Amino acid sequence: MAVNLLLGLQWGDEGKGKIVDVLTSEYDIIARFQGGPNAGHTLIFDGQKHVLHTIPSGIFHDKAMNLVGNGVVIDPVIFKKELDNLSKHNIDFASKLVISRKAHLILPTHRLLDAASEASKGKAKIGSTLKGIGPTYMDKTGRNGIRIGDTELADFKERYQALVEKHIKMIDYYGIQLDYNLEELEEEFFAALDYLKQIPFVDSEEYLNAAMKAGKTILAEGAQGSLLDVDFGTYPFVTSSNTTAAGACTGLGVAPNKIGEVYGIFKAYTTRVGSGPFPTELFDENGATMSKVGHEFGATTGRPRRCGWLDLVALKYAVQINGVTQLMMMKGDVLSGFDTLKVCTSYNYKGEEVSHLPYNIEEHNVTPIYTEIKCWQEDLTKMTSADQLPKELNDYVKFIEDFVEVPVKIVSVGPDRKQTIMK
Ligand code: 2SA
Ligand code: MG
Repeated sequence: MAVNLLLGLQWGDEGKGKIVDVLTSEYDIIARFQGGPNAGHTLIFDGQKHVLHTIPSGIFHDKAMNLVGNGVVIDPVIFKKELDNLSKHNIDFASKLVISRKAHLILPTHRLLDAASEASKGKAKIGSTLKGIGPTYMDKTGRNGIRIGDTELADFKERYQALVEKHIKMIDYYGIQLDYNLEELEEEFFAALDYLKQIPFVDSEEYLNAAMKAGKTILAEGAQGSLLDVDFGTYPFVTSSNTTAAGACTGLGVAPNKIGEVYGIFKAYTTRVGSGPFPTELFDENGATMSKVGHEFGATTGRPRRCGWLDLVALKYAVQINGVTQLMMMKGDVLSGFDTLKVCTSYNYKGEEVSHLPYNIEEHNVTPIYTEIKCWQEDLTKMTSADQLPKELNDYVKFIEDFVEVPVKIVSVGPDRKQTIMK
């Protein structure tokens, strides 16, 4: 059996949580392969909103197992809060969740280092969610990290202590005054870590490969988006993991020839939270409308998301890097009532028209070149089948499909599980 992937194709917040939740009934296992509590996956059903950060979005279904893969970084404190929230909703998580022994731990001092690093950058800051993601992946690739499996070892506390001492020296190096009480932070950290032990720690690559052999179906759930990929995103304004398809192989221990469908998810417009280039960003009323109607605020930090037109050059790039086989368009309902829509179909790059994403897409280098498309006026949110979709929306979708050469299979018309149209 193959592993199917679900990936965000923009700068995150495309609506992955909702779609995983919709698709979960078709899968036996939902697996997260990268990122950590910087992610915010919002699910709405039965009139209730749930936000997940580290736990896969299949957790609300009875049947599916949920796996936190080796590529994920885990903050036990945030993880425990997520579990507490599930308990409130009577979700029996202990029987539906497993964690990879090879997943790395975010220590309280990783969060402090993140804060010090960002503060030291001043205006050039990344706009990190400050969850300690960058410093934890730095320790992982620097071969200093602590993994979930290490908590089972006799010398875990010594390893922890050695790393913390190093971190304290690094915080001093930044010369940034941080107000913190390490003792309090550690108390919370170790209590949460103990709590986490009720969830099985597994050799997740074995677990998944055995599941595949047994004919189980697996969906790998991405976090953030392709343009935040540490290699292919708008570096350095990216996150510290591979958010693209290859990240699912390294983040789960699944071979490339085991990947089946690659579902690419995008918004009918574009948003970005945090710093960094965004060629189609809008600073006018159109952008304000997208922000307001689309409730564009970070699900983890509450920060307002920047909004702009759909960038098809960037989308095509993401489709190519990921090998997307099917597209899903989200939030078309937010655009209802716009007069005309613009989609970026090429860039003016230093005076020359280019149809690819150049190395340096900073504002002063790149001006988007737009094609205008008539917008739909109908309220989409009550629509339930493809034959109800307005002609203008179908034209918009067709334009996208022709440009990126991949079909759009799902059109989402609202945040609820039920507001999902299969084409
Ligand atoms: P980090 O925290 O160090 O990985 O941040 C690095 C950059 O990656 C961006 N990033 C995100 N962008 C969109 N959504 C994310 N998740 C949350 C959400 C974000 C939030 O669902 O809304 O609540 O603010 C996410 N996580 C990381 C980040 O903005 C930096 O540009
Ligand atoms: Mg999000």
